[in-house]
Order: sequence, then C-alpha cells, then structure tokens
Amino acid sequence: MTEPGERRRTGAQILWEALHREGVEIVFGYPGGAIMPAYDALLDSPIRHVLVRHEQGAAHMADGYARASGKVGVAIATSGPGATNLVTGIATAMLDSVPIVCITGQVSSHVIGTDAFQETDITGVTLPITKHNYLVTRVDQIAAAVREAFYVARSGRPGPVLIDITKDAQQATAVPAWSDAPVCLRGYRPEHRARQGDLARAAAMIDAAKRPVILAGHGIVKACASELLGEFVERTGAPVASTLLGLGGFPASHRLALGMMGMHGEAWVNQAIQEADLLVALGMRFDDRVTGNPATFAVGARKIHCELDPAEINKTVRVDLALVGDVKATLRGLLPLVASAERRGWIDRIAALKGDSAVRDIQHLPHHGRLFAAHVLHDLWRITEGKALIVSDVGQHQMWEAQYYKHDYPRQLLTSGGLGTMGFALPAAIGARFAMPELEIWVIAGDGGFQMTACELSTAAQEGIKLNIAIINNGYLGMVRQWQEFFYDGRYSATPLRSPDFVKLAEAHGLTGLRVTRREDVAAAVAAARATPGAVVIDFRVEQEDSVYPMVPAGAALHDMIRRPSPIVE
Ligand SMILES: Cc1ncc(C[n+]2csc(CCOP(=O)(O)OP(=O)(O)O)c2C)c(N)n1
Repeated sequence: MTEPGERRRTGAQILWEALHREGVEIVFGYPGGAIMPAYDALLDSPIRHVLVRHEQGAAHMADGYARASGKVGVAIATSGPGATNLVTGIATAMLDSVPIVCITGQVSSHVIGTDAFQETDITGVTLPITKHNYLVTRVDQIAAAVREAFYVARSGRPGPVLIDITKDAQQATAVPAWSDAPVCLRGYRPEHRARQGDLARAAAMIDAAKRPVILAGHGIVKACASELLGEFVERTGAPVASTLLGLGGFPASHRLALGMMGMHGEAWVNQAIQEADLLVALGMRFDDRVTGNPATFAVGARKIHCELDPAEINKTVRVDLALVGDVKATLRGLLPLVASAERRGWIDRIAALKGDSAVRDIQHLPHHGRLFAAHVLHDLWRITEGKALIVSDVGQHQMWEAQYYKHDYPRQLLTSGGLGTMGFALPAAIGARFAMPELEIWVIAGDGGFQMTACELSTAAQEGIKLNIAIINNGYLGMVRQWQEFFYDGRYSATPLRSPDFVKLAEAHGLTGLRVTRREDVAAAVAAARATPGAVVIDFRVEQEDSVYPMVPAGAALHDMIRRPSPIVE
C-alpha cells in the first residue's frame, strides 16, 4: 500500500528503508560495482555498516550477531566474487538454522546471462544452502522481497535467505508500497503444534520410564525454552544430555545436567544414553556426530522427538512418537501432564559411570610444567566464573572448550556445529560484540582456523571493539592430526603448521598481543587481556600432540569410546 505523502525513491533508498522497517540496526558488508547504488544510499540511512575484510567474515558476523541476539543478522556484498565469498558463511548458517539475510548486488537485468563482468548466478549457487532466495530485477519488487525474506528467515525453523538485486533495480525509482499485513506464502506453513492426544501419550511414556534421558539441542536455545526445560527436568527428575549447540540451554551446574553427548561427549553421558529406556529429544536432530552408528544408538530406548521441522522426524533415527511444533509450546503442553518423579536408582547408576570416566578430567592431569589446552579452558572458565560469551572455532580446541568451559546460560556458546567451519570464530565474535555490547567475549580458536579469517583483526581494530582472543596454538591442524594418529598410523600428512608470530600480528594491527607457555602464567594473561581495552590476542603455546578424549570413532557405536590413556603417556 502506498502511504499518503510517500515520495518517489530509488531502489537503493527503498532497500535501506525496508531494512529499517524490519528493525535492522547494523549490517556487515563490503562494497563493489553492482552494489554501489545501495552503498551510496547507505550514507543517508540510520543503519550502521561495518566494513569487513572478506565477505565470508560478513556472513559470519551476521550469523554471530543473530546467534547472540536472537534477531536476524544482515550481510551485504557485491556481485560475482563478493557474492561467492559469502557462500561458506551462508552454508554455516543453514546447517545451524541461523536466521540471516544476505543482500547481493547483481549485474543489470539486461545483461544477465551474458557472462557480464562480475556476473555469477548466486541464486543458483545458493539454492541448496539457503532456506529461500530471490532474484530481484525490478524496483517495485524490493520492498516486498525484503519483507518476505525476513519473515522466511525468522519463522519456523530459521535459516539464511539471500536477496540478489540487479544494479538497474537499485537505480530505478518508484513510489514504495509498504505493507503491514502478515506475510502469506503459498506452500509455506512454518507453524506446527503438537496434538493434545500425542502430548498425553508422551506424558504416559515419560511417567512409565525407569531410565529416561533428555537430549537437549540447539532448539532449546533458539526457542528461549531454557526456563521451561528447567521446570520439566525438576518435575520429571530426568537427567539432561546436551548436544554441542545445546550447551548452555540447560545450566551445566544443575545436579541433573550430564554434559555433552556424542563423538567427544562425556563417556558417562554416552553410556547413559545407551542404557536409557526412554529418550526425550528436544530441539535436536540426531546428527551423526551425536548418534554414532544409528543402528546401535540407544537400541533399548523408546524415543520421543520434539522438533519444529517435520522433515527431521525419522530422518536418521526412527522414533516412537513425534511431537512436531515449537519446543517451548510442546514443553508447556507437557508440563501439566507429567507426574513428579525422583528416579534415584537411575541417577545413582549414572553417578557410578561418572566415577569410572573421570580419568580424562583436568583434575587428573599430572602437572609436568607443560601447558595443556584443557588447562587454559578450565582456568578461563574459573576466572570468568563461567559468565563469558565464548565463540569457538572448529577443531580440538572446540571440543575442549565444550568439555571444560561449563556453560550455565543460553546463547553464550556460539560455534559452527553442523558445517564445522574453520574461520568462524573471530568474525562471529565481532558480530556478537555488536549484539551484546556489555558481555565479556572470548574467541577460542586454533592456530589453523584463526588464520583462515585473521584478516578480520583489522575490522576489530577499525571498529575499536573489545574482544579477547585465545589462540590454542599446538603447531598442527590438531583435529586432523589426531585422526591421523588414531586411524592413519600416525602419518602426519599436511598437518604440521607454521604460523606467524601472533603477538607481532596483533601489534601490527595496533592491538595487544601476549604469549603464554606455562600454566602458571595463564591467569595473569587472562587478567591482563580483560583489563586491556580493544582486542587482545593471547598465543597459548600448548602441548602439541595432545588428543581429545573420549572419542567415538566415526560410525562406531556410542559406547565404543577411545579413552585417554591414564596416566598420560610421556
Ligand atoms: C574450512 C575448513 N577446512 C577444513 C576443515 C577440516 N578440519 C577440521 S578440524 C581441522 C584442524 C583444525 O586445526 P586448528 O584450527 O589448528 O585447531 P586444533 O584442531 O589444532 O585445535 C581441519 C583442517 C574444516 N573443518 N573447515
């Protein structure tokens, strides 16, 4: 509808106004030819722009902003190489169901299909890694495309949406027609609600169970269902295992919190899942890193799957009952139906399993004066009282973080779980910083992954933002080295890694760099980083050939874990 007094504007101006109307306050991007009209109009918009150093960083920043805030993150880039540089970030957001909107410039509509300068069919390229995408070739389509894109990104199971806008559509003028009517898209029905009869069946299964385990996933965090989950756990007395992305959705310090499950989950958690007679899966999708071999996964357990996306039901693990709908609404419906229970025998059994598995625990690492990654993460957790927002990269350090930093709060661990994208952490943390100006933020990255997006140190320096960056530097592409040690006869093919001097690299950006080689110096460096304004990089030189334990080899049964040799072999 054209509002009274509405004036004629360019497509570029309409774009920024449409974003503003969606509540966008900040975008992350990089200019270029096909998006220049939009960048020109940006100067007259109240929306803040953060200039990244590589478009992958823009997508990860939008993603980190979205994960930390629960809002939609926005990235913007030019056509061709600018657009293709976004691809890894879009795929990362897709696999972790993160709502972002990416805007790309496209060559003018009359040259589309001619291999024009910087032409890439980015809607074709991103078709399988976006929830939806748009090619906009006319100025009068821009406002509606933005409105729909935000609706699609945040409704139902969230995800990335791309809007590709031709240069001529940005330059043409129109009187914009705004709409406040609810978006209605043919064939897209994102809302589901579990049936009352199924809720009652689920409650009966829960009441009848002797050895239930709740599997809490990312959906708990996204649906802001932590409090309800707490009530549900108190009522049912069922212990909670978390997926990597579910960490913090249920407080690690709770007596019924078991910890992380899966490939590098705690041994007692995996064992408890294998011994369970009922699994209640809440907002998780039975990823292969979580189940191990699905044929041997919790074979004695009945399974209830509470999940928003019907496509996830029976995808890898067959379940006895599916409750399709928002997990918060499902929990709210279940709560009055389930009986109060204690299940002491089951909790005692898990406690016994815990004792047996504690050999890996930090307390049991002998002190040789050597610095282990686990020391760094345990000390960081202690010093920050578990209250920092952690953005971890991908590799061994990511798993040690999940094991040793105990998360009590939702949205305080951001990590690339589904795609496992090295280079995610630094840019995602920059995005999270803009979403959470007050929170203490730590990046935990390996020496390999850090170098994939280290250029974004420049962005952090230009923006003058406070970040603490811990590089867990083991001189290897550690996780791959570990697999080579375990499964390829220790043949280290392309995993030894030489890095720049990270202290000097920080200094070259006008930032502070510190180096730690001994455990006794960890606390002082952490304190110095916290007290120093701006971004600080700490190069933690850790044990080079340590491995993450326990480990369920890919495709093995969940109870078939490789345990840490004890005592640690010299
Ligand atoms: C973009 C990308 N390329 C390759 C991989 C495969 N990969 C997974 S972990 C890993 C090693 C990571 O090394 P580093 O960043 O040093 O961390 P560490 O494992 O040593 O803690 C690699 C290469 C990946 N996950 N992402």
